[in-house]
Amino acid sequence: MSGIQLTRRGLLGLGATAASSLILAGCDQFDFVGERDGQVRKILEQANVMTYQVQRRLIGAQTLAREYSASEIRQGQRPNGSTDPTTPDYLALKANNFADYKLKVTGMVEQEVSFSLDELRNMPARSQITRHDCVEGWSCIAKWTGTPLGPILDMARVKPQARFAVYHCYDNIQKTLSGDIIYYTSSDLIDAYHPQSILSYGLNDQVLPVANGAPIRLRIERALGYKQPKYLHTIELVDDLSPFGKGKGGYWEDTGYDWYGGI
Ligand SMILES: Nc1nc2c(c(=O)[nH]1)N[C@H]1C(S)=C(S)[C@@H](COP(=O)(O)O)O[C@H]1N2
Ligand SMILES: [Mo]
Repeated sequence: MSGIQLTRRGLLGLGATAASSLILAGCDQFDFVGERDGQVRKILEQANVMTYQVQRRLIGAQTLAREYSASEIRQGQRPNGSTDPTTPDYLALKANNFADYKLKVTGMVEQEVSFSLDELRNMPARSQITRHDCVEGWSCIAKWTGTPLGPILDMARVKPQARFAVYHCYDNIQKTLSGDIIYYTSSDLIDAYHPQSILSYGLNDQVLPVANGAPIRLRIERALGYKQPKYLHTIELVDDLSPFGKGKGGYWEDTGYDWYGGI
């Protein structure tokens, strides 16, 4: 922290400034934060840890996100980010209407498990009408239907040392000279086991469309849009996020977005 001294209050204040600039920057690259060694970035990262701790203290582990009534659904869920992935694996699955899709649970579990779409659709389901908030500044109220994630993790028997779930997706969100960057994000286990965390295959009483993450898209209802992974194929239980991407727990998180991303 060479030369810059910040009080706890100062850091929280900066967190608020960062959040409002994120709203302006939307889902686009947040350039100056992308400089990995910048002083601003270091301060932001410490503010992220602080935001997480403060938010976790303010909101109970099981507190539900607000649910709405059907009359409050005003428009379809606006597709954003990747809307039509072009990775070979995804194209092959899509060509066969996802008949060969498997959702896998791997990493720090006693028993790796995988489920086909039919298996997921035949498990107990939950529907919820919630509001999706994108940092770009728009929101959509939509009805999501899917199977709760908690019981799926229980089938894999998560090891006690696991601290995070990493959500691996099929889409190449960004193409670079050194290859495609694949979307991923992560959560703690409180959010993974939260009763509204569902592996959704239904949107507004229809089959989840490709534009919104078919065949499976996780909802983590107390978090911002970028924590709602579409085109999900693997949930990996880990005790450390640093081996993935640039080490910050997600594609957008790697560019400087808050890891917890709470609303
Ligand atoms: N795999 C994947 N998941 C993703 C994204 C993405 O580009 N790829 N974009 C995120 C962002 S920023 C938002 S706002 C929502 C958009 O979801 P929607 O297209 O269903 O509205 O998905 C999130 N999850
Ligand atoms: Mo977003």
